[in-house]
Amino acid sequence: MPRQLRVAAAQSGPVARNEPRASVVARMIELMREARGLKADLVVFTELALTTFFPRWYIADPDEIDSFFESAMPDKATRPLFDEARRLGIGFYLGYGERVIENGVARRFNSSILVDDRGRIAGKYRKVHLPGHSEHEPWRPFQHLEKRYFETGNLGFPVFDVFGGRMGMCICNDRRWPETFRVMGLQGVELVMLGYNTPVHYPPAPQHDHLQCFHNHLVMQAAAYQNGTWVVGVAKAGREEGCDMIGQSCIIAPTGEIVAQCTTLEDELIVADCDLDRCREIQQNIFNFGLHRQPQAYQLITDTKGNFSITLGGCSKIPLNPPLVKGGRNNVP
Ligand code: ING
Repeated sequence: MPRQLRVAAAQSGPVARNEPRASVVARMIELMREARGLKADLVVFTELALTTFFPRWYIADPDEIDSFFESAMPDKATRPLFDEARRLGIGFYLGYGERVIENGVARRFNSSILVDDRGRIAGKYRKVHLPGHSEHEPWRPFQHLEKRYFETGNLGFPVFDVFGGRMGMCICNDRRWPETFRVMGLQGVELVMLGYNTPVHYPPAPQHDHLQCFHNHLVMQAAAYQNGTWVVGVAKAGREEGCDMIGQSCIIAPTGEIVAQCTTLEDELIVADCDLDRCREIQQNIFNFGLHRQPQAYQLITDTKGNFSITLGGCSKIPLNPPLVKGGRNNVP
């Protein structure tokens, strides 16, 4: 009997800066009901799903910053979502700003949770790859201050046994880094869920703006194929507070094929049947890690943060400092 999981991707249209959480949660419940109506077992929402993508602004007031975070999960605003999920018997992935007090200190993460079909939190993830910058950069038409508002995730890339398979999570920029999926692939992940808020315009390299949707699918399709896993990528899409963000949320098979894709920039649901056993077609053959990988040849990947730099016009010059190849000569000609 194939381990079939019917998965829904619930793309979000824009969320206004002053949109109350109750209004956003109501939109999400509508999509959740639609998903259940289509017999989905699991619905994937997006990154920072409850609020507008606030890192686009430099915000000085700490209380205003904290207004974009949840201090408990579920809390008053999200309890209706958990209750409805339990009533419907459907699981979900939710991306949100997590504020937690540890040893008396407030810590803030760009987080996601995986909730099972009985409303229980089965897993948590905190975004590891934070793009953008940490100081106000007025030259930009909009900011990308994730490095200012969030700490680097400290939970690694865990995989959770739930929904009859091995489920993984990541968030937005994480999808661009192959290490994200390989660490989960080495744990036998069969379905990776992620949300993204991706502006069309990328101020440091505007010549790539027309490639944003291509790069979005490129990295997720490659990740799916190279690790033999399903990938569900869900956008916060559309013109949000004057900033155009890509859509094209999709569900991708372990072969790298897109099996379902959104076609609007609004709240939109897509559904696909994910046969988790199809992961074996890849994981036991072309990407049979135990048979084919050669970790002894990859040491540079974990030993090095990335000393190589090229001098880009307009960006700060970082001295070329080639990494030493352990016990050998520099590999710079
Ligand atoms: N957003 C973007 C992402 O990685 C970005 C940042 C946009 C990076 C465009 C590169 C190009 O999709 C988040 N939230 O990580």
